[in-house]
Amino acid sequence: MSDHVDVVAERPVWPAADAARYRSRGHWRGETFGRQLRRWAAEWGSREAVVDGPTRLTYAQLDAAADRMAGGLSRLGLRRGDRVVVQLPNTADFLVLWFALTRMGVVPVHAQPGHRASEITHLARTSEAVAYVLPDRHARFDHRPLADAVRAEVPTVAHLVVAGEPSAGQLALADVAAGPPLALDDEPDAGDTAVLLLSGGTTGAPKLIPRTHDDYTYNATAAAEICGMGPDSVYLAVLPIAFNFTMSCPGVLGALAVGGRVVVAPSPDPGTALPLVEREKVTITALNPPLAPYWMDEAATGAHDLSSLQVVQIGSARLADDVARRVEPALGARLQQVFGMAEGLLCLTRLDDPDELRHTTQGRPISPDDEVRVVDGEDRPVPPGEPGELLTRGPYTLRGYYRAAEHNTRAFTADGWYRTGDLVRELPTGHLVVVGRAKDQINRGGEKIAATEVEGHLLAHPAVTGAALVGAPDPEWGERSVAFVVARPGGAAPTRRDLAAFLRERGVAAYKHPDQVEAIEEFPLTAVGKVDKNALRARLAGA
Ligand code: OOB
Repeated sequence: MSDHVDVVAERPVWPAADAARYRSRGHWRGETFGRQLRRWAAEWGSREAVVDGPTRLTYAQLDAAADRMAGGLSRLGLRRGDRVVVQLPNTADFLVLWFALTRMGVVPVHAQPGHRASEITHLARTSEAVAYVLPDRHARFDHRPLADAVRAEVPTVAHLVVAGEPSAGQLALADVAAGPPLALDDEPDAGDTAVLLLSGGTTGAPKLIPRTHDDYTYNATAAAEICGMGPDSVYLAVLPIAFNFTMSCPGVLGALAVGGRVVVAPSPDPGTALPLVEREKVTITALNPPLAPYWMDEAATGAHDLSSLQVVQIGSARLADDVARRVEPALGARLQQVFGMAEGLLCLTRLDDPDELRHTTQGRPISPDDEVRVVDGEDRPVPPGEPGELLTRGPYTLRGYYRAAEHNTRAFTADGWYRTGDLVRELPTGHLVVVGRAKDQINRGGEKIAATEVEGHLLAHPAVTGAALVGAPDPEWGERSVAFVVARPGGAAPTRRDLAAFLRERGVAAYKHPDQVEAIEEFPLTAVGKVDKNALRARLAGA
């Protein structure tokens, strides 16, 4: 079936002294997710772990379901060290599958729900995935033809497993999970990669981020502690579970680690989510900034009892200070700002921080062993309180992207600091204020768009000879994407609709389609001859 991969060689490494420190301080506890679920089931077997509509799974049932799923996956030939692209909506199935895979040491690659053939093919190819797990239809899109196209393109993909009705040549997830449970003979190590997350990326296609059982567990449990979570906590998964924020900040994994309950919302729409808050007595949830005003408006109707809600986390893009001030009175819960990244570093405002810090900062690192540095263009520390680029290292921050040796030389300093590309100011309290971005990325309400990836697609359009993508302020998204295009001589530049149709045809996720298209004769250039994106942004601002 699949070649057995040398997991040891592909395991992320930290310098020995750092690893020893992370262990001795109790951050890395040497327990895989599979073992954790077993322990939770032993401790809290009859408590409810996951609620998905009418489906309610106790910890014991989740554990047993993961074993059955793992049994089926192993009969397909999946083995420790293999990779599987997972693209499922927020469902109990997602979590059963996730624990089955991590228990086996098979590594889920977290695709986003909006990804299409271009992204899925890239993920499958880069990870040499042996399987792709997909929904039959989701958000009015049929994933099954896409899956066939991925298998035709990527020879390692031997299995297409469908949650729902499979097409010919595809398997039903329910059938995979139907047989006897797994007798596990080759357990992963807690230092192995548990999951491959996606980077927002700046150059070309997205990079993969290896997170180990040890580091990812710490991420979730340290966050859960700061959020004051315990067995009475009920976490509502509103944003996609595949997103690191929802999965482990503290998210699903944080709630389960303390014996709490996870409720999955099929949609982040407040008309769906707020009734769930009332019905399930949700105590904590996580939103992105564009959702916050909709939730506040819906709450203002008074139609929902939100009295159980204690903490509303907001992050993944900058929350405007004035919106931040309105959240607590509107939702009747503590606002917690979250500045995180799939690469690792997680900053949270503390629940007892003074108003000013909760409303105007994006929090401070969760671990005493997180190291942060704010530097200038030469990697020299800026004076305290001045803006600069954030570099970071720590017990749950990667030291290198997966199979990206060349990119890693630029993304990290020689001594292992990750260059976040975020411009921040650090306050004397350690809180960070995100003031901008040095990376060539657009943050569209939390969805990250790598400019060069989209530019590459635009350049493939027959009428386009030059393309540059920049962000522009937007009242709804925080930032929208604007494509400047140079048309072929004598021809007309394509419109936004033309380009959207073209990108859809190429299988590019819809959130990456430019929100606005501007034709330009030629690009302004910097002194070294690169496209001057600052000048393009200034043009949009009417300067
Ligand atoms: C989260 O993760 P990613 O990997 O999608 O994106 C990380 C980037 C950060 O480098 C920063 O540029 C931006 O997203 N970001 C924020 C922010 N939170 C993230 N920018 C301004 N203000 C914030 N509060 O987005 C993510 C991962 C874990 C938890 C929360 C968010």
